Amino acid sequence: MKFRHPAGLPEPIASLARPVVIGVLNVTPDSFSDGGLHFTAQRAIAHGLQLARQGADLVDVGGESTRPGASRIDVTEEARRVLPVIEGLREAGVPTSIDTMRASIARDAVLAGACLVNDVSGGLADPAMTTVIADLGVPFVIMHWRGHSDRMADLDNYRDVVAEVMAELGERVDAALAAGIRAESIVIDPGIGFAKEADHNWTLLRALPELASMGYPVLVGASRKRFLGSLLADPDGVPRPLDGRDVATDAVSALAATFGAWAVRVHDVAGSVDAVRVGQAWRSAQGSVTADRIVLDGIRGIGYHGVFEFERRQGQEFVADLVVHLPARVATDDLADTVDYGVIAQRAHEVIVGEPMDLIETLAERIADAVLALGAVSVEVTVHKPQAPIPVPFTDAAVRITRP
Ligand code: PMM
Repeated sequence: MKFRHPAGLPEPIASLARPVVIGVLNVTPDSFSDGGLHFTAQRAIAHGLQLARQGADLVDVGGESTRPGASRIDVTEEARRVLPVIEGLREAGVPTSIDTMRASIARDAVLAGACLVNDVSGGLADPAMTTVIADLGVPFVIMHWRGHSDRMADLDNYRDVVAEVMAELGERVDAALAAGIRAESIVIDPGIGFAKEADHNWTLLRALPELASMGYPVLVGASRKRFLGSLLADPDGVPRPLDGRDVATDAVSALAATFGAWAVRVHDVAGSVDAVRVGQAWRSAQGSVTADRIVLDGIRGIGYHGVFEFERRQGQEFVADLVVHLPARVATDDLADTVDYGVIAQRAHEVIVGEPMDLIETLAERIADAVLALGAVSVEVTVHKPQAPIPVPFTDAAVRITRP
């Protein structure tokens, strides 16, 4: 299977059969991880070359810090920081991208040699950005963003972070398409750490396959971020310092590659190059493996469950709905390679009509145990008790559990 890249990337990146590793090069005095280290053009170019030697496919040059709380710099200063570095790296044959929220910087950077525009605001910060990108025809990274760094800490309220990030990314994608950017050149990015708490970041990483299902390549930028520092905190709760977060970043890179990321944006390039190779090998091993889901609805029977004596005596109808996740398997057409849904339904029915229990929670547990014993990886069981002794009109009483 061919690895899918956004349209418009130069060779050899366009032909890579694995996720792209983007090296971070911040030409800033204050970026959270490498701020101040490469602040002169000469030092920045030297570091860009080093990232390329370590295996970076692309070096992402940024002149404006987006660390939480940072304030903006003016456009002349941003141009002064990034353009000589992009030119220097182009002359040395190192492909670059430009990390900017400004349309004029994006344009000048592409003219100076950058082959992709990475806008952490997804086109929101500068209304001219999308038309400029449409004109330039380069790949465009649309990151999820809710506001500038000096106020993003107040913007991290979510009811359902995955649904909201996907919806807000979808709006930015629509705006990009409306401006004339081709769908094939769009990349999306959940914006790890941007107006997000640690839990939000983990939930979004876990939802990578869902993000990828939006149909655009996904970039993951988790490198050395604060949520990794707090994950790796010492026994006194002191976060792991920046220089101790690279192994965790590599682990994220491997998992991101395994779960379908197009690229990772990292400081420690060498570790992530190995990590994405592992992830890619894992993902594409042994032809096609599938993890199947069997859905069985409305398995019904008369059972004698309940806390009242008359329930135990008369019995009543119980209905089970099952969602059964099976282990990954090589795709075949052989019943022996899967779990027979007839058997699953039969086992659930046996539990329904079998030994009486007080609670439908317990009934659901027993059904889950029986299904797991058949080799399922996990199961969601919903047990309905439509004639439950409830003294007011109602349609259904049910419990839903997921095991393990
Ligand atoms: N993170 C930072 C900067 N630019 N761009 C994209 N697309 N995704 C990110 O997650 C991202 C980014 C902040 O990290 P840094 O200060 O280490 O560059």
